[in-house]
Amino acid sequence: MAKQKQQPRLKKSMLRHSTLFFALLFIFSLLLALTLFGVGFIFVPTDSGEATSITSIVRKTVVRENEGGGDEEDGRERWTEVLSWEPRAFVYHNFLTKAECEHLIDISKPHMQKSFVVDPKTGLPRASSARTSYGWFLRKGQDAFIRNIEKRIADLTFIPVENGESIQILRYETGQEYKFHHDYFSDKFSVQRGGQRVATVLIYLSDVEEGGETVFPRAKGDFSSVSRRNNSSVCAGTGLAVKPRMGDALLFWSMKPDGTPDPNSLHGGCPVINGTKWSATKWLRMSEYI
Ligand SMILES: O=C(O)CCC(=O)C(=O)O
Repeated sequence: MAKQKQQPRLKKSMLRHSTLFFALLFIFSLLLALTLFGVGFIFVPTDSGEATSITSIVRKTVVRENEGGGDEEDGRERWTEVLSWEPRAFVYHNFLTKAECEHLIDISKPHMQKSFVVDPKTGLPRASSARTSYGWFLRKGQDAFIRNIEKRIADLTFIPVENGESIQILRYETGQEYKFHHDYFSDKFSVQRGGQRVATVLIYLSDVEEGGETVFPRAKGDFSSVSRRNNSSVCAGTGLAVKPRMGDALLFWSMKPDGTPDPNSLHGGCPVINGTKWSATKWLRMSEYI
């Protein structure tokens, strides 16, 4: 008898407890969702721009991690711009901060030496009138800034840090240039370590008053929607041109998706007409480059 009387009370108490449990669960989930939304884990699209041109497809601020080493937000909008599909070329605007650009210039300045090209007959570096800049190779992972930049390049290209050559810093003074060339190798020596160059990330470390554009003379397509800026030089008119802007990173692919060289990736650095152009080049290989 005593047992029969206790059962409804037990049921009531269980009901009260489960109601309380679900109410708490609901409040907790609500608070969690609000917190995640607050820190940006839940993405709510705010850009209603229609994908009517190639440049509007990826226009979105890049979410960045700060792992130390200078990747501080500096308030400049970060967004990606598709330049061309033949060759595949993109600009990541404001990829580096001003502090990062200045750091790369400062540590390289005392070491700059005449730039070389690779001799296709021997695979050895040699001076050439086709490339008149000054340059310096940083060491891979040399400091926290460089480690951080190398990791971010790997993140954006999906090519592991291990496949990257050392960053090369370049300085072009008035009249200096890099004539049209491919970044992939045509000799059998250079590919022995790390295989072919698959892609290049070219980061502009300074603005240039006039000239110094990177130009792709064989790029195909309608570039009318690609953001053009004032002061384009005559050289820039010979193809798809990218005007150097401090912090912007140009990514282009020297290999097609099937792994064969893309002849349309031919490119060059136009002569600087006014100002000094500083840039950082990262060549990315097919396999580990140690
Ligand atoms: O400086 C430029 O704009 C082009 C540089 C370049 O072609 C290279 O480093 O391979």
